Amino acid sequence: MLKKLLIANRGEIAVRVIRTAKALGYRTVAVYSEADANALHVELADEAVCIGPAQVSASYLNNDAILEAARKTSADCIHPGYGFLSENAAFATACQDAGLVFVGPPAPAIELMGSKRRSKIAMQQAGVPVVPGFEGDNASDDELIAAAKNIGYPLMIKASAGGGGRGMRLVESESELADNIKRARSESKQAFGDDELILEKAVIEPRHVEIQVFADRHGNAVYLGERDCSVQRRHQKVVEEAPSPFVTPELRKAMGEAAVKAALACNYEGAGTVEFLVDKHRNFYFLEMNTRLQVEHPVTELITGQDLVAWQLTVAEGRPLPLAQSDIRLTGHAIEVRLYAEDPAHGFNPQTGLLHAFEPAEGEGLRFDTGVRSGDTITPHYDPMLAKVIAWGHNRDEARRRLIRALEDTAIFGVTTNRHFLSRIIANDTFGAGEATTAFLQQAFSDDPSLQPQTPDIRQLALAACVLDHGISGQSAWSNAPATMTPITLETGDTIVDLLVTRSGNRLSFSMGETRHTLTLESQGDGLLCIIDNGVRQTCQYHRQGDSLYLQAFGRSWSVRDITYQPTTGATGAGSGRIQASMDGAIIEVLAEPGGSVRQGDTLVILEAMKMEHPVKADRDGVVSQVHTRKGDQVKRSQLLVEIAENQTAGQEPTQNDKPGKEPS
Ligand code: MV4
Repeated sequence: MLKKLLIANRGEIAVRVIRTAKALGYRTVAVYSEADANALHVELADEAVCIGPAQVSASYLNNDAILEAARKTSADCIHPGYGFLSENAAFATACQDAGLVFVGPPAPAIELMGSKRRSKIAMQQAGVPVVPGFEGDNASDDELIAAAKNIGYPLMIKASAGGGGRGMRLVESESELADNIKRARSESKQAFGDDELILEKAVIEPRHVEIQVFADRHGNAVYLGERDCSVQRRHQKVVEEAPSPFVTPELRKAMGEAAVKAALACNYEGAGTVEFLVDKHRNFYFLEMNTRLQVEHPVTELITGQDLVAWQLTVAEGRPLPLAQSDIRLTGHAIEVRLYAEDPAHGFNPQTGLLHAFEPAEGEGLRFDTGVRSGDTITPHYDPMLAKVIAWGHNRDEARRRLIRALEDTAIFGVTTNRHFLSRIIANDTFGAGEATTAFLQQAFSDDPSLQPQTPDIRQLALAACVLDHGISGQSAWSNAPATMTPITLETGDTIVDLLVTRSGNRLSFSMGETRHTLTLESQGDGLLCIIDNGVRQTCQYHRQGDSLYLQAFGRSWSVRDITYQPTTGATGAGSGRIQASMDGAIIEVLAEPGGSVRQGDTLVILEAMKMEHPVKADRDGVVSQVHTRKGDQVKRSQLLVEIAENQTAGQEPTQNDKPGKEPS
């Protein structure tokens, strides 16, 4: 009986495996790098062992340290997750040699599938359809060039040791062939230490459809439907779903049976994925077999109702598969997206830093697989995936709707993410019609606004200003209080905007140059701002962190920095000319007069606060353009008192509609 599972991984997949292992009664051991000492997977495991410094080569890829951790904790089995050592045949063998059960297929199956050339030959022999091509053993350039004549164009050159699109080249015509072979060889040597190449006819605008298979050591093998992973960006999967909107019941059966043949042909055991390309005529071709549990396994779990990690542990214990093929039913539809800390508007640059808040949305049919929580730091050492967001629905549109809501309502403050890019894809009509192929993102989505840098509009800035408020919120309850004006300076992206907030009761008017926007504030507190905008009541989520303010509403996220009180550093040391009350108090004297010339340092107004008189001084030379206060006024901290214009053009400045002291309209 197996009792104690070591998880040789980190992040969401380690958390995912620990969850099922604990539920089945296993003790769990986490391993972690120095950078992950406070990670969620470490917290959730019964025991945890540090296996080295942050770099993966020194920790999560360090076979010896992991095996030593297993020995120290008396673990009897190891789950490798995905990535890292999960498809390393030498590691699987080393586990076995150390008397540990490797929760994965036998080493020879891993090894066979690690070679495109050998796996393709084996699959062809087993009767699995493969893309027509050439699979000569260490073929020379001349042999490849000769073979290409029988294949035709366009064709693909692939590195035998490659996978996931690495070392792959598309060749359109014979004239480009020799040069591309040379390049592919040197790239492949560089990337994989092996320069064996194969050739394949290119399948045009294919779909990527993969079959989940499971096999046990008693000769049973089944398929659990397919996943469509056609929506990819540079060979990184972005969206995965099950079932595929393109796969008919007949095609599913044919591909499923081919995938089972593939598993049986290599004496497979455990979870595996057989990847196929499917062309527009629904011909399918074996691409490769992934000998691990895949990132996107949850969509299969949601439509089959099965726990694939539980199946893996069952098979690892030597027991037969839980279900026969005829017992496996597919119900409803599931879609997964990979939520990343990355910036789609700047080349999908990975983002690092403090994740101030991460609060997954709640709702029927939603699942979040995540390895992070609020307060974690996203470091540059590992993949910056924050979570897999998965929605199940009775039908595809229900799953889409639920997923869009989940993306929009999840609170993520602190790092830029691809969430808007993801929700735009799910909402897209081509995707909605089930017509997305592997060319979709490049062909139909490259101009999407979610890929362009966006500057917040006045409504978004108004919401920010509404939250920042500068201490005048206390008067919002008085419906007949005089209007106050507060200048707020915000930095957003690399722009600085000056907003003037005129408040009367709970009505706030915002002006930014000539642009105006008015909101009614309903309530604010606990990270939620409720407003009425143009008669529509809605809620905005926000998070304040120092002078940074993060917001999300209308399906968008934005952030600003409040720099109102930052000293302006002009060459003359002059200020903005917008003179504000430095604290709450009463105006006991107004010295400034509209049109009057002032020098920097001149006293404009005298404010009495805490039983002391405070002169309020000009922060630059100029002409008084507006006086917004009168003797005897009670003023709030940061309320605008006097404006100083630079020179004689003061009178030509845009006039303010809202005069201070006016009754609220
Ligand atoms: C192909 C192909 C067209 N024809 N092979 C890319 C990843 C690697 N696993 C296989 N890939 C492809 N192989 C032939 N003969 C097109 C791709 C391909 C692709 C495949 C799946 C998902 C996305 C893709 C994006 C570009 C190219």
